Amino acid sequence: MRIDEFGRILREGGLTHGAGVPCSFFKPLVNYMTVEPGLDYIPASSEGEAVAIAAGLIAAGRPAFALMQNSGLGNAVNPVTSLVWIYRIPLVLFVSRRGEPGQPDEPQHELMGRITEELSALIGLRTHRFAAESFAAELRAARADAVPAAWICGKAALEGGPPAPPLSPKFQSCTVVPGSAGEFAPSLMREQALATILPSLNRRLEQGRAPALISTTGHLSRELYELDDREHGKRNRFYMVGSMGCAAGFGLGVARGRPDRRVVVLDGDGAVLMKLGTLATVGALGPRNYHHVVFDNASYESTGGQPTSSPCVDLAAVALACGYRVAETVAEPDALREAFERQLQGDGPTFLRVVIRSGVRKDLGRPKLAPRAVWERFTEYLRT
Ligand SMILES: Cc1ncc(C[n+]2csc(CCOP(=O)(O)OP(=O)(O)O)c2C)c(N)n1
Repeated sequence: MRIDEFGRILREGGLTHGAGVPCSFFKPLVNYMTVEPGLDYIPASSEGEAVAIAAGLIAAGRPAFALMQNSGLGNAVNPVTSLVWIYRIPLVLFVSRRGEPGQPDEPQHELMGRITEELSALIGLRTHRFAAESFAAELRAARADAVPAAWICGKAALEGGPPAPPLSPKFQSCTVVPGSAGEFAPSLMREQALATILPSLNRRLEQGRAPALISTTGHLSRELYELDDREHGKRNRFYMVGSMGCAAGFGLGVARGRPDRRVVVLDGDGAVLMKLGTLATVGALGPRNYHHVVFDNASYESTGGQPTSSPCVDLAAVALACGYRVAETVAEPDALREAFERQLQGDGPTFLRVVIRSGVRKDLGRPKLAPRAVWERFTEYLRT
């Protein structure tokens, strides 16, 4: 299919946003998205991140697709099964098919080429083999049914279109000076640290002006819920119960889709390390409304406190090196309150590493709100 025709169908379906990691088969689409006016394409650092960003855009009311090579479908399995599927997010996926049976290709594509369609269907995506004659109707049906759907695209599925704009990168290097250098001794448990910033997070919630809040997998989201959302009134919250590492990418999609709203991501050190590439994507896009807070207990506390490599990694320096506007580390409650409030008032992307003690209280409950109800509450909040 000629890319102009494909683009027309995408626009007709309201799909003007996309994120992805390219395959040569998608060169026409990536170039088209990059060059044509009114379209928004976000180069992601991994396919799982692309899924998370697209999901965030959809939450913000911007229909979006993710594109990837079928090798990368493997990288996206977890975000598809534990984010897209459980919240029933109507994501559109374009997956190229290297290693198509019967066609000569590299050995690394052989097995995935054989199983791409089955895998896509197996992980809950309404799966189509891309065909020019049926694509428009299939897309319309998927949009009408609000289901996640994938199109498996062969080599010549898309053709034509503009050349890629010339790259003119400025390679920059700077001395990274973290806002707060030194050694830090943790004083707070995660729950106490969360309680410290809750007043800022809840301010102006009644007027619908509190920041959109995305919280990471594990105990952090459960604590946040237990602290003050048992009545289910905190409409600005998205508890990410699965898709470990995707909170930052999802928040980026939300921030991109609603530049008029503040977005706060509450993350863990294990989750950030799992998708460290997302810091680069955030830095490259530079959203002014994006605020990233990492509760660093040097452990995978939610699975029993096994150590992470975070004590060896100055995450604030990494964030600065990736292009965040501001990054600092705090350990004391007053410093946390002050730094969080200041960052939230200023331009993002900002990064706050909160050094905390590992541990959790024994009687911690779980959100009583089903994932889909969380999605509906959150997307409704973003519509106001
Ligand atoms: C892809 C994936 N791998 C592993 C897990 C299991 N898991 C759930 S929470 C968690 C620990 C997260 O660690 P961190 O982000 O540091 O947060 P903390 O638990 O310390 O608050 C792990 C490993 C998972 N849910 N998903």
